[in-house]
Formats: sequence, structure tokens, C-alpha cells
Amino acid sequence: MTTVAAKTPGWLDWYRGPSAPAFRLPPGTVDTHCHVFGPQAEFPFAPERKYTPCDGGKEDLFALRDHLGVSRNVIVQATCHGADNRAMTDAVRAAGGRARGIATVRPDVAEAELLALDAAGVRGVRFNFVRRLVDTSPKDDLRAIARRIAPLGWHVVLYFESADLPELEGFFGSLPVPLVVDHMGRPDVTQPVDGPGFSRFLRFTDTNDVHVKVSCPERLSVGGPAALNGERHAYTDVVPFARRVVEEFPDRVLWGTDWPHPNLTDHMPDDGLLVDHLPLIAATDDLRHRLLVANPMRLYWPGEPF
Ligand code: 0GY
Repeated sequence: MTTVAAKTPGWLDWYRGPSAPAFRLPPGTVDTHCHVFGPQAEFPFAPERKYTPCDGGKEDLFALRDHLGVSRNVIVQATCHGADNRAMTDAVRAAGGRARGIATVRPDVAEAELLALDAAGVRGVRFNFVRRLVDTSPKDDLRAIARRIAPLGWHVVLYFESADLPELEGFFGSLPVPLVVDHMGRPDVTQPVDGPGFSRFLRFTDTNDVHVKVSCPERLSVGGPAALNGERHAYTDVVPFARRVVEEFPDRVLWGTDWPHPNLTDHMPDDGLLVDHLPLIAATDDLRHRLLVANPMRLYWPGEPF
């Protein structure tokens, strides 16, 4: 019998009744940042994980995709599954061409496994520097992984805290593959958008041709989901940061829901409200089309019409 581990105390489950967004996503929208958790009985979590989540399997992800009007997903390996990519690749395969994957691999990953991941729809690996999520990997190991994936045309997805960028950016710039950054490099939104911290991130983005996910307002916000004047506007303290990136790098921004929203502790977002955040951060149809359709299609489905 499979032993099912209990959830981390205080764990917040994803929200089962997302509202219908008022904003209609353009046809072909890609959610470039979401995960699957298990289900644990079928895909056990990794022994080295830092948290045990609720289940959030592929059927629930696909139901959310259809509810929101999303066309495609990029499913990012969640740290609770370590380098066991089976839950993620199972979901990518089940999506029948409507999903790509981002894997976690170790430096000694077999060539045959990389090829199998590529065939399943994986297009990159994630390097995670957030210490509450993973034990830090030696940079030599990460360099070795980057060299291994470069011939496949994959990229590296970087997840780090903004305070760590000064120490890491030289290393990031030395990697021989394209770079994608999660959640705008996690800015401190209590600081000015033109202050030294975010300016440094924008310079890093510019210099290294980085793609940036303008995702996770719910994770970055200090003000929280309180609606403004009773309207469906939430997480307004994050808006100036996302808007700045969208306007400065319109051809290199990506969007994602981050469902099932790991490790949130104060509230679980309504994914419909996250969609309604989009017109605030991308003010025109043209900017929204690039953010939601053109940019992710070029990166994850190159050559396919959109
Ligand atoms: C995110 C953010 C988090 C977690 C993970 O893989 C993960 O465990 O990505 C987080 O806790 O900040 O992107 O989902």
C-alpha cells in the first residue's frame, strides 16, 4: 500500500471555485508558469523536498486552463518532486501538444534521459536559488547541466530572490543558453520601481537578453488581494513593476498563473482575478498579444503559427 505523506502544517490548498475572468484572454494564450503536484498516490513526492503540498494533478490543471480560456501551458517541475520528472512529463504528454515542460535534472543525467525529456516536450531546466525550496547546487554542476542542454536548444529558467542578484548575475551571464527569469526576479515592491534594486534587474535583463515572467502578483504583493473601489483589481502594488517590464521589453515578457500556488501562507488567489490583473500590466491589445501569445509561442512552439 502506498503511504501518503501529510501536507505541510498550514498548507493552503488551491482555490476550487475560480471566478470567470472579466478580461477575455486572446486566443492562443499560453500560461508559461504552472505546476502539477502528484497526485501523490501515483507520483510520490521526492524525499529531499522542503514541503508536502496537496494534490494538484493534470486533470485539475487542464480544467483551470479551459475555465480561464488559456490555450497552452508550460508546466514547470515543482521542487516537491525533486529531479523525478514523471508527474510533469505525464501531464505534458497528456496535453497532446498543448503543453511544454521545464525539468529539473542532476549533472549526471543520462543522455538518453535528456532525449526522452525532449521527446516528451521538455524545453528547458530550472535552476533554483531560493533557499527555502532547495539545497543550493554547486555552480560547476549547474554549468555542466547548461552545457549538456545547450545542443538541444533548451533554455534555463532562473528562480532567485532579488537580494541575491548581485552575487549571481555574473554566473547567469556566463551560461551558454537563453535565460528566463521567474516572477520578475522577485522585486521588493515596497521599494520604488526606479530604485536601485529593480533598476539593477532591468539592466541585467537588457544586457543578457533575458525573458521575464511578469507572474505572481499574489506572491510579491504586500497589499494583498483587496479589490480597488469594489472592482476586480487586486495586487495593485505589483502593477508598476510588471508594467515597467512589459513596456521596456515587450518582446521578451511571459505570463503565468503559478497554479497550484505553492507555499502561499496568507491567502490563496482566485485564478480568475489573476487574469483580470492582465489589462493593468499590459495596457494595449498589442502588448497583451505579445505577452500572452507571440512571445511564448516563439520560445516554446517555434515555427508554429499563432
Ligand atoms: C513558484 C514558487 C514557489 C515554489 C516552487 O517549485 C516550487 O516548489 O516553484 C515558491 O515557493 O516561491 O514558482 O511556484
